[in-house]
Amino acid sequence: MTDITSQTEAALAAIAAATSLDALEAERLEALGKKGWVSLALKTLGGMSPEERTAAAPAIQSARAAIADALEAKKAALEAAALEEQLARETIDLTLPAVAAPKGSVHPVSQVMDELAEIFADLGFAVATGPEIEDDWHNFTALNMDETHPARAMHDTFYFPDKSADGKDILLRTHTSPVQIRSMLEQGAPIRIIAPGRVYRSDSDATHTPMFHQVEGLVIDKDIHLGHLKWTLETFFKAFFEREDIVLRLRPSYFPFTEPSVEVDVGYSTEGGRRVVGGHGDAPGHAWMEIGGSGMVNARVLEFAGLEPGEWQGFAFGLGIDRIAMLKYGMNDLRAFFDGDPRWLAHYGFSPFDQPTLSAGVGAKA
Ligand code: FA5
Repeated sequence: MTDITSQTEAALAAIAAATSLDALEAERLEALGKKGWVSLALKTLGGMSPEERTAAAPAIQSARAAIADALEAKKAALEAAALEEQLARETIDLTLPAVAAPKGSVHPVSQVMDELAEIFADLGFAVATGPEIEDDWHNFTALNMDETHPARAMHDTFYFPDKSADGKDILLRTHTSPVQIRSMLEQGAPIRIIAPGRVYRSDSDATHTPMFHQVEGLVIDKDIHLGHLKWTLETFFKAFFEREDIVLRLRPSYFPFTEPSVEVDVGYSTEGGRRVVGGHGDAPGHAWMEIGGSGMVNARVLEFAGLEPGEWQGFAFGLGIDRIAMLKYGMNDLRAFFDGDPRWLAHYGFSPFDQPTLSAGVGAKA
C-alpha cells in the first residue's frame, strides 16, 4: 500500500515536472503502459484471494485514475504552451514590401465592361445602371410580358419568397432590359444608353452560368430604324475585336419587347482549335456564335415607359458580355470565369495599369 502511495506521488511529481510531450509520454509508459508498474500491479489482483483483492484494488484503481488525470491535464497545458510559442514565433511583418506577393489582376469581365464603355462613349452613349434585385413589373410586365406570358417561363427566374411593399413579386433580374424601362421613365426621350451588369438565371453548363453579364443598349429618338441598329452593332464589334472583317448575321427572332426582333450572331473561324472572330460564319472552317438579341423597341414598351409611340421610336439590344469576352480572349468554359482560381486569373487577367482607351487599343494585353 505504502509502495503504491509513494510510487504514485513520484509519478505525479515527474508528470508535473515534464517539459515536453515526449517526456510526458515516457512517464505514461512507465506507469500506465503495458509493462508499466500500475498495469503490473493490476495484474497481481488476479492471483489474490477475494479479501486481499478487496483490500488492494481501490488503491491501485485510484492510483491509475490520478495518474491518467494528471497526464491529460499536463498534455493540454503543454499543447497550449506550444501553440502560444508558435503564434509568438510566426508573427508577420505587414510593413514588409510585397515584392514576392502574388499580383492581383483585373478580371476579363471587368476589362471587357471597361472596353464596352470606352467604345460606346465614343459613339455618344452614357452608362446607365439598375438594381439586380428587381420587381416583376420592370423585369417582365413593362417589357410586354404580362403575368401569363409564356416568355416568362423561358427565363428560369430566381424569385424571392416575399413580395415588395406594393405587392409586386421580387426577383433577381433575368436580363438587363429592365434598365431600359427605368432609364426611359427617369430621363424621357431622346435617349442613348448602355447598361452593363449582372443577371441571373437558373441555368448551368459550359456556355451558361446561373449568374452572367449582359450589356443592354437603348437608343430612342426620331426616325430611328433597323439600319441604325445594324450599323451601331457592326461599328461596336469592329472596334471591340480590333478588326475590319467582322461579319454579323441578324436572324429573325422573337422578343416580346421588340418588334421586329433579331438575334445577332458573329462569324468566327476554328483553326488550330481556337475561336478567332472574323469572316463569314458559313465559310469553310467557320461558324456562327449567338451573342445577343435585339430589335426595334415595341410600341407597347414605349407606352409602359411613358413615351408616345407616334413620336418616338428606337432600337435596343442585349449582348452576353461573358460570351464576347470568351470570343475575344479565347476561353472555352464559361464556368471557369467564376471559380476564382488564381492560376486562371493570372493567365487571363489584366494589369490594373492597362486601362482600355481607343487611342491605345481597347484590348491591349499586359
Ligand atoms: C435577352 O436576355 C434579351 N433581354 C436581349 C434583348 C435586349 C433582346 C434588348 C432585344 C432587345 P437572351 O435570353 O437571348 O435575350 O440573352 C441575351 C444573350 O445573353 C444571349 O445571346 C447570350 O449571349 C447571353 N446569355 C443568355 N443566357 C446566358 C447564360 N446562362 N450564361 C451566359 N450567357 C447567357
